Amino acid sequence: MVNPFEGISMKGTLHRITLAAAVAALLGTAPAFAAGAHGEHAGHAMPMASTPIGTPGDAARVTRSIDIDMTDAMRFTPAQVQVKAGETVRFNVLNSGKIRHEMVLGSDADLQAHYAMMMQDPGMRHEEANAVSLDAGKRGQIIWKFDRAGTVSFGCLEPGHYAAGMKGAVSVQ
Ligand SMILES: [Cu+2]
Repeated sequence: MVNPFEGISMKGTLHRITLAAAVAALLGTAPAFAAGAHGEHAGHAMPMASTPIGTPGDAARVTRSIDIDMTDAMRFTPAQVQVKAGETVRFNVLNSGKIRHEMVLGSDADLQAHYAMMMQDPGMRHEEANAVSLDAGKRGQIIWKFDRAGTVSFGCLEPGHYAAGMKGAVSVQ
């Protein structure tokens, strides 16, 4: 895709953010669109990407709640979680640190790709169903249905955090 603003850094940044937002909006109504080759923007399409990690959950169908703590030590506690296939889980996430953290569910490949994008646009915040971004001291939640057995990873994609080991995994039995 040709970027008309290439070489003009500020406008280039705005252009990327606008495109990412447009892609995210489209994904809400056209999941098949996500599998396409959209370069860096594909990273924003994690819930719909080719690796099946599950689907946004219905709050009325939550069968398990799991508390997750995020700290400035760049760790999730717990970092290893076990659920059963078919369960809808509510993650009650607390940022007990003094800087912003986030929890994003995805495949390892998705998380790594998205982390690379976050390194370029550090101000980007995640508001998708598979993620919660929290300022210091805040609480939030993700409600997610794990469809099939396997491993679903999660990580904090704030610049530097994922690389420092701020990651974990959901083992779906
Ligand atoms: Cu973090």
